[in-house]
Amino acid sequence: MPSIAFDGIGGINLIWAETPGNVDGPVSVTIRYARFNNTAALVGPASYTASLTPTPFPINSHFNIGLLSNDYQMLAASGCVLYGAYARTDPVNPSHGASIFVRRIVIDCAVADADADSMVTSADPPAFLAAFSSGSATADVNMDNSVKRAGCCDFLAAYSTYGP
Ligand SMILES: [Ca+2]
Repeated sequence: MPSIAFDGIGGINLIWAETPGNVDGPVSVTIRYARFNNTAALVGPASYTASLTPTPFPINSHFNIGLLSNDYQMLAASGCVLYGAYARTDPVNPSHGASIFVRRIVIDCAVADADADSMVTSADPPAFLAAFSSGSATADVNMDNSVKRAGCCDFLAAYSTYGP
């Protein structure tokens, strides 16, 4: 069963276990993530999709997704950050059973979250300005490994979109 969470900017996020259709032999599973920008977007394709498991993992007698509703995944949101949790086997040693993994998923508004509290508030511009003026890596919001004017433009554009 998919897990769903609303994020801090009105997006709808889902994770689910994707299994192939009828196949003979061992079944491999991929944990998928999708984001819709808002409820109106639900009628169309997802705004963003990704695989949370880079390599499909096998299920076995010790770990069987879908058996008795055991899908072993959940999604929680905190403003600009989501946390997807799921269980999977090791693709190399599936007989070792399953382990629990958590993935941190950062959405677009995080560029405006200068104080990293997962929300875009009026506290973020002064936090960004302090980081920018001191050359702190915190102000490298566009992740180009430098603190330059372009990062400032990215912050202002994100804040004007997602800020209060
Ligand atoms: Ca913030």
